[in-house]
Amino acid sequence: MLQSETGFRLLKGHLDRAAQAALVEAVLARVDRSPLFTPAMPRTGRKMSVRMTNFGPLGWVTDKDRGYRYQAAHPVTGEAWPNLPQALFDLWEAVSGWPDPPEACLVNWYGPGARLGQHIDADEDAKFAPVVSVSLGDSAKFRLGGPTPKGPTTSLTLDSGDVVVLAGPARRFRHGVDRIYPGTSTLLPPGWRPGRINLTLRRVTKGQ
Ligand code: MD3
Ligand code: FE
Repeated sequence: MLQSETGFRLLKGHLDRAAQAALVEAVLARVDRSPLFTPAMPRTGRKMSVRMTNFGPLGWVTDKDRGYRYQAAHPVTGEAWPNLPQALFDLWEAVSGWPDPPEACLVNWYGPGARLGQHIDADEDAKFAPVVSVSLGDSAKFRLGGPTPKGPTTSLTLDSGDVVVLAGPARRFRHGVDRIYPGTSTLLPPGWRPGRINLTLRRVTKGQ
């Protein structure tokens, strides 16, 4: 069904509470140095409600004038992105089935009321590499469609500790986050909750 044949795998509760807590500590220490920025849509400059930062050699950014892209420096501080926590290399190795390590970790923070419109991830030159996602904190209503702009969608709840692997055709499916459910987790510390952090691990470059 949905899983396996499309390449979409939801690993429910893959990370236990201790692993989630350790990952949050590693993430927030890095966000201290590489603060969340407010992404803006290409051309319109409309601000997204999700706030973002990145870890790893490359990070995904967007603004009015230059649009969606990967770059090595934080758009506000101009500093290189922090390195990836070791736990994320380990997770990638355990679940991705891909021989090379991730080059980018996009960190999305959703406050109450934040959402992410339906879109297709297509800014990576590494079109065939999988994407691995980790959910931390409050639960979210996630909606997955197919490869085309129209057609049916399926809603799923992503809870803290869930890991999603997108390999194969599902890598090109449209998807988005309709809402979070504030107050459904106590994982994140004060200042970050109510809220949800999603990490996506990616290959960006095609390689040789
Ligand atoms: C399905 N993030 O950063 S993660 C994104 O919860 C993004 O923050 C969402 O969509 C979030 O681009 C969803 C799970 C996910 C990630 C990539 C996918 C699902 C996907 C790519 C193709 C299909
Ligand atoms: Fe996406």
